[in-house]
Amino acid sequence: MALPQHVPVQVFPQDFAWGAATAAYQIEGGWNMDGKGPSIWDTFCHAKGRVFENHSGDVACNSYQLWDEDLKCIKQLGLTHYRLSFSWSRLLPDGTTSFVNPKGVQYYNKVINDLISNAVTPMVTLNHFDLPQALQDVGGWKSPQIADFFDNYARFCFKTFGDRVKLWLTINEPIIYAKLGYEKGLFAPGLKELGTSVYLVAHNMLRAHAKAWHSYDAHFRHEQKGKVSIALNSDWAEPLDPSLPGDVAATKRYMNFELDWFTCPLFGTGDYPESMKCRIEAQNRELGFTGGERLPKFSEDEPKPLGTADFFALNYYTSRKVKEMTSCSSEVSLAGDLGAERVMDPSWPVSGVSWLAVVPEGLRKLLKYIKETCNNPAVYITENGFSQVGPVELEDSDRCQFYQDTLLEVSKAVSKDGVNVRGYFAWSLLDNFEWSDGFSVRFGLFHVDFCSTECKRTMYRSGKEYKAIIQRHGTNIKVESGKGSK
Ligand code: GBH
Repeated sequence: MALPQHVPVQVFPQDFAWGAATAAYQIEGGWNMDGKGPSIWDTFCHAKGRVFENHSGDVACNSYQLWDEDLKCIKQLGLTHYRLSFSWSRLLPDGTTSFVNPKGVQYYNKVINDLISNAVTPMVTLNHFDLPQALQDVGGWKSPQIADFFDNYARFCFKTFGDRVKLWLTINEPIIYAKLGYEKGLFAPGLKELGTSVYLVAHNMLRAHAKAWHSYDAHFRHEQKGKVSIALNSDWAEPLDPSLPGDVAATKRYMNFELDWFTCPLFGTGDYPESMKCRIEAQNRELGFTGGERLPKFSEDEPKPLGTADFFALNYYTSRKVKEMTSCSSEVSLAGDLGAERVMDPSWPVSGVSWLAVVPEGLRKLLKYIKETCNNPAVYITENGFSQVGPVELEDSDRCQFYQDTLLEVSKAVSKDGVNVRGYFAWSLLDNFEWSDGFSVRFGLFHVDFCSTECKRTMYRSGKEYKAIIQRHGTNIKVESGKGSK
């Protein structure tokens, strides 16, 4: 058997970010402590029947009280970067700047200061799914006004923390929030308003992002010298049968409705993809929909999204095979507009949850697609991970293999495809509240004992593996013989 090769030295840039990511609602707990206002996820979980075994983020990893333990984990891994999110309603309990919660400011100041004094660069997401309930009560992300509420919140954060935080993400995964919250009803606020709200919500998220970016640009960038972007989640898609033109076209549509929906306004034409507009129009005609415009238009009277991402922030988890959808329904829906069916390739192993086919090479292909369609931006992979369910193993060898394979693909994207990848953030630092799956699905580099009040953190073997990769700056990633030559 041939000896394993290794990734040659100097593939990853010297200042490459080696990170891990978390999100406030998934780890903090302290849902009503020290003046925090409720968010839509507090409401959603407390309503019961929404989340696996009625789990909630009331306590989660208790990071609100156990930040020191998280910091130890971060140091143990040797991370250069840590991505966290702020809980909007911990800082501004009713979502507006009319009242600032000093305890919330104190908490995030400590987190940021501790990171910096340990030479870890923070990357902060302003909103990772947990909208303040008070803003939901006045229309949430469907209301046009939300862009101003968000902009005010963003300015408050830039002003308060921007002297130390230089990497900002406005919003996490607008597509997931809009689709799961308003089309499928699986995430807060749990609505199923087929084929309509999903476009409006995503639109207002893009508007809000653009506003906040322009605020940063006009009032903070000169002094603070940071960067602002938005985290976009995307699958990689390939035709189920590449010889069928219908499958090829459906795959193109899949990428249009998955990623181009956001990247065309941000990096491309400044508007939604033509194919999306056409499909939605065609469905309106076909189904006799008369409820008005479903895909909103960007107004001339406010800042446009075009050019408002200082880098590309990519969350990648999985890939899909795509075939043309034949079944048709009688009402409008996102699925109907898409007209494509996603299927799993049986050759792809599945990690833990059923949706997560493990396809590291899909990441390389997606990075190349982004380079080509978004004008070669600097890219941070802001989330990528592998889950475990059921009885957990600290010896998580499949996940170790996953990180090896994935970082090998990233190294090829850099060295062979010339993609400007600036960093990689593993999802997640800790096992945490996995949204509608509660605590039944674990993504952590550290195991968390949710049964004990101390929520003890223990490093998985994959954590040790990732630590070793970081220490060697990726030069020890194993290349299986035969795999590394292409
Ligand atoms: C990320 O979303 C999130 O940013 C992060 O908070 C989360 O913990 C992580 O993924 C892991 O899921 O099969 O219809 O039930 C990635 C997008 C959203 C993809 C949930 C899978 C399950 C949808 N993920 N989705 S479904």
